[in-house]
Amino acid sequence: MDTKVKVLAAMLLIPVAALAAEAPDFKTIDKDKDGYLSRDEVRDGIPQVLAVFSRVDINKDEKLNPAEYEMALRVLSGQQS
Ligand SMILES: [Ca+2]
Ligand SMILES: [Ca+2]
Repeated sequence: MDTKVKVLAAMLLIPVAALAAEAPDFKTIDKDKDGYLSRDEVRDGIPQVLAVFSRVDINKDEKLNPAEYEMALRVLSGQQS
């Protein structure tokens, strides 16, 4: 099983409702501590967010600030209902 398949499986198996509660802290995902989450950091930290990355990247800088990350979690939680 290659990494892409594993990530996809993880995305499908983890219940979205549990995501917001169990989501890693912004600072934990922000490995280089620049105050933003790059796609690579998101992929390593919380791959589910990649699915909504473009939608919540309001200012289109290809990075998520804390407000955009919070929105991503809210969007993902809302998708379940
Ligand atoms: Ca970063
Ligand atoms: Ca952004």
